Amino acid sequence: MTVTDELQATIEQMVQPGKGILAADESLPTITKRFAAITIEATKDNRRAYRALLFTAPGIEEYISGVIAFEETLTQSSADGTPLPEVLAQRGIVTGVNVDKGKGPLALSPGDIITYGLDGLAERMQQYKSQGARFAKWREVYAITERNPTVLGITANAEMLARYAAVCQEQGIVPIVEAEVLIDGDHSLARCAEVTEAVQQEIFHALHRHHVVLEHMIFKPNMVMPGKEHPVRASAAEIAAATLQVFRRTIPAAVPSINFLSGGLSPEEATANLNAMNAALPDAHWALSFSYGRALQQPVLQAWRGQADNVVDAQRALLKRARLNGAASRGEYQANDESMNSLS
Ligand code: 5MM
Repeated sequence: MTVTDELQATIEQMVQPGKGILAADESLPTITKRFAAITIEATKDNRRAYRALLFTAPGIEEYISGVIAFEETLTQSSADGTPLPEVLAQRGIVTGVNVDKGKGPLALSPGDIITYGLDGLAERMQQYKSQGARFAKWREVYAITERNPTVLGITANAEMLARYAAVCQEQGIVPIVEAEVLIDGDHSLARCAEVTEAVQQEIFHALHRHHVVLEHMIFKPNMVMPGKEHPVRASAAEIAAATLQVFRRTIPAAVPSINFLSGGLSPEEATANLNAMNAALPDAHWALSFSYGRALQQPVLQAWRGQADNVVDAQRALLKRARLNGAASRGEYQANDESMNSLS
């Protein structure tokens, strides 16, 4: 199989109607924070047990085509000893891995953020591939203030994403290119649109400069919406209209799929907004789907609380969110589906 065939096969498995991606790539500090909220300790065994719970949830393969894992997950196993990437592969779910090394301040550019991890990336990628990973994810983060992100912040972040994506494709790994304009702050929807457009324009220029094949990548953006401290809330229809206007201006039709992050939205809001996008643009060039972390996992953590007795309920909570987001990715979700107990 050539590298191109390999990338194409992975994309075809990841981009399927009615399916999306589960982001379960919490780094150690993040999973520690998520577990603290349900008063459990992020021990190695609790982390393993939780990920096994997610990946063995009955029925999720109908709505989930890929899982983004944190590095250590590739070496963990389910209760019967099956390696977790193998558990997913047996269910037809593609394993991916978060390959960035976290973020920090961009030197000499106050308020801008940059992600680390390019050194030795190709070698790490070969190892992850031997452990079952077929796609990767890298996230750049942009905070909105009056002066941020600066032009330097926007260009430096785009360059990182493009260099990462090029290394992935050279290794036969499909890159998820994630650009998160944060929801924090009191900025308006118009300001979020302006920043998101500038960020995405620069990313696609950089991807072109670095010879990244757009047909063999997935783009993972934020939705365009007012900051969470802004006095005026936007409806799902307004968020969808503003987001799609930016996308039409910035994202080439060759990109097969756009899989949103949830960025701190409630599970219900994330589903309703995704549905509004698909309802507004049913014949979009790209698939419009999900790659949610918190919006899929929040109800699961609440149901689980670290207790073995709660595993079945927690898995049902995951199946419910996966099913509703699967419907939203087809534009077929209705808010009253939330109250239904039926899980199929
Ligand atoms: C699950 O969180 C991912 C990794 O974050 P850290 O490196 O901070 O631990 C994160 O990249 C996530 O995949 C995306 O932000 C999407 O998750 P949300 O919760 O925004 O849907």
